[in-house]
Amino acid sequence: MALLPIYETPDPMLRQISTPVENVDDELRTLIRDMFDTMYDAPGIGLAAVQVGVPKRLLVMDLQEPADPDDPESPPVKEPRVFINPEIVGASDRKVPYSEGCLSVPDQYAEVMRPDRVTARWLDENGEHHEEELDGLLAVCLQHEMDHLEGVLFIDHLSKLKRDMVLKKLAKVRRERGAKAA
Ligand code: GNR
Ligand code: NI
Repeated sequence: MALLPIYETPDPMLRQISTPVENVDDELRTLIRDMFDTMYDAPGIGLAAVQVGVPKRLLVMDLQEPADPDDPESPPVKEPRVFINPEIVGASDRKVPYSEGCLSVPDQYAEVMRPDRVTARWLDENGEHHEEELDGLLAVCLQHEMDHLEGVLFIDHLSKLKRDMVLKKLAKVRRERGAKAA
């Protein structure tokens, strides 16, 4: 198991435009495994390669929803998903708010409006093509991860006032963490 360092805002790494994956090979599959280890450890429900310092068009997701929807404490079902060179080929007109967080903006949450359904195309870890319509949290998370491939963070979708509030709270959390660690 290998945990990779997660880059946090305002690191310029997160502003890189990720480049297409050329070869779906064993080296890439090793990176994918390490990204899952890192995402589950964080814990998070998605991770783009650029967040671990590899600006390639690759992301992993696992919503890890509880087995029993009525019992949030029930053990999560593992459903790992890999998206290589993903594209959104269609989106609904209807937009819905969702309170988003990001491992690169730790412990901060804010509502972002996005299309509630998207049709996406991608390759999996075996180089197989997929096209599927996604909705719910899966659609939200895919759009959040695909933003990372363009150097965009969820805070970029907020008004300047809200963004500054989030960044101020982040600075405060970091000051308190720094004080505790010392
Ligand atoms: O763990 C994560 N949770 C989350 C919640 C709502 C909307 C998007 C996300 S993705 C985030 C992990 C992350 O930063 N992925 O880039
Ligand atoms: Ni994120």
